[in-house]
Amino acid sequence: MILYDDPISGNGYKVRLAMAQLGVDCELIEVDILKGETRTPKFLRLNPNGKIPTLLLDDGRALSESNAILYYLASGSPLWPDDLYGQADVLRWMNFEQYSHEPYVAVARFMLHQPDPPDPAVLAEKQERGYAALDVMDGHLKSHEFFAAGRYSIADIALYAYTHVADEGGFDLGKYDAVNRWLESVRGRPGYVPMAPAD
Ligand SMILES: N[C@@H](CCC(=O)N[C@@H](CS)C(=O)NCC(=O)O)C(=O)O
Repeated sequence: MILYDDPISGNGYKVRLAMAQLGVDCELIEVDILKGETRTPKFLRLNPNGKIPTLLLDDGRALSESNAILYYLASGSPLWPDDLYGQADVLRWMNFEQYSHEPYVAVARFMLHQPDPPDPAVLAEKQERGYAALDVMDGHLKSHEFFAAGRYSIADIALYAYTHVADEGGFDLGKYDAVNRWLESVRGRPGYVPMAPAD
């Protein structure tokens, strides 16, 4: 398998973390998103949506969308529960991540990584909504060790990726005791790898 990825991407990191924890070997090809390398005709043949992470399977089929890739890798492993409700609960949190968390927590970080300063009103709106997602996570984690099915799963991996670097989007995680306890616990999982060598 080949993973097309950019080391700065939290969506890509989800896949790298799951692969490390599952012991999956994979060739890595770096794609520089800031240089538009996801928009070349060659890359668009792999993923017409022009985004990493994209996984190329050994049989030539490609798979994109980080959470779909997580499911592909984790199905049949301890990272994916056996029972139907547990599976649906994992999907609930992964959908929450894509709709209510990533568009704000990750996008605020992306805006602050750009060479030009962001529009303050746009950044403030992303941060307000990002804090709303963090509030929901903290509320859940006050009475649950992990997000779904009473165990560490790909829902935790999906939510960990951008939450643990939320400070880079201007978020202060200081008041989120339950989130901080959970971040620490994910960091201590067997096979954990950091997002980038400097992490
Ligand atoms: N929903 C997608 C989002 C993927 C995404 O936004 N990828 C970004 C990097 S984090 C990207 O490739 N951006 C480059 C571009 O849009 O050209 C997923 O979860 O994989």
